[in-house]
Amino acid sequence: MAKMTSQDYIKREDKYGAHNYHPLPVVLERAEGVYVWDVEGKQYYDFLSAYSAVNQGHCHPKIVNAMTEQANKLTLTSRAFYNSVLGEYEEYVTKYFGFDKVLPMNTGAEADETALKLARKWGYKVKGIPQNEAKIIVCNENFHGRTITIISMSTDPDAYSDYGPYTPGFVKIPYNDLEALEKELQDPNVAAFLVEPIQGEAGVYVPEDGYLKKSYDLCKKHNVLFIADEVQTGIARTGKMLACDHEGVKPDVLILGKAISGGVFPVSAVLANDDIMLTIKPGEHGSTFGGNPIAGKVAMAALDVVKEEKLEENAERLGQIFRDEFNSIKSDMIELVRGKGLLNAVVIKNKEGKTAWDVCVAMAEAGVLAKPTHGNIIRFAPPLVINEEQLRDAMNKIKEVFKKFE
Ligand code: IF1
Repeated sequence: MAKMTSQDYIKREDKYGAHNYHPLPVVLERAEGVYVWDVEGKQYYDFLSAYSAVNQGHCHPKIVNAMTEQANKLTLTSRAFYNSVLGEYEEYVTKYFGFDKVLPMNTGAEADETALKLARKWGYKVKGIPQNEAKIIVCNENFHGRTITIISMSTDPDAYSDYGPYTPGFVKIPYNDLEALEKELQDPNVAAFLVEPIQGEAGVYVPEDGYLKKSYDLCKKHNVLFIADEVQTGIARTGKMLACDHEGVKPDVLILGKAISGGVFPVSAVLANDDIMLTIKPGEHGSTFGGNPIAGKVAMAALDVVKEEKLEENAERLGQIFRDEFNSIKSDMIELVRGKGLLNAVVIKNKEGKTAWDVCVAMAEAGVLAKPTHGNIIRFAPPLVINEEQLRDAMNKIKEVFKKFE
């Protein structure tokens, strides 16, 4: 049978798969480190990193080996019984981030849902909010996942349209607006403030310096939990282990996902201290795969790699080079470049009908993969293992692309 082409793969997915995405027309088959290859053998730099899940680079041998070794021993016990890995992982990850306890889940959305349940439980059991009156403050343009409760917090019609009726109890305020936060915190029924330290999906919105610390202090003043969703900004992506570390903020509840497993296996986690975490009693929350032995071994290997390969420092240094290089490109399609560490975005100004999508298609042809978010913003997030030579090589390809649009 003739070898299938990219088009063949795309047609088959179109026929048998739900149309809930509109991918770039690139069919990937193999990946290693910062590189991915399509079915025709073309090599690309991956500047999306599966939305910051493969910070450690694709198919990192240490992480993959941790998975395969455990998979040949014990894959899943459920939490009906104990197993020899979960406690080791719980001790490792709580000491790694400095919390009393972890509640292990699988996807980012499940971790956000878990944090919302924890906040409400704490609100009723500890703060004494009247039953079913708990409020949680969130920011406009947030992204925390795709479940019905999470999209009930969303201000993006693509995320919530035709999915009602919505979960009540959320108060939406503008991001990066301390006055709006202080005003809503006057309500004694507020249990928590849930925030992304940098808004990823919204287009890498970096709040003003001090926003996280001042928000945290306002929450403490009003006995409200400060919950940081670091699913995308965490695990060294912004040049520090957590984006909250840039302001020395220790969230009351920390949400992790994506790169906690290096993109090898679905792993997410919610971390908190005993006064919060122990409000959930046995039988009051759970998940079939949450905390499974493979997840534990994979996450420990992935978190080891972050420190062993100094990914925080690398993200900090190379992110600066990325932004400096991008700012040196003379193109009237480039409106602005913003970001922290290796989480950056470029705002594109359409030109003669050419859009961010066209730029991404041209970059793919040039061997660099990135994808627009919200129409005119291109997110650039390579694996944090990228070295300076690779970054400059990718930048040269990107510069050539923008020259073509002149
Ligand atoms: C998609 C981007 C979107 C997240 C934050 C929780 C989750 C995410 C801060 C949920 C997930 C993914 C989901 C994926 C595209 C990508 C994404 F910002 F990263 F680009 F959508 F906003 N908190 N982000 O970013 O984690 O359940 O997906 O494991 O849904 O299209 P998940």
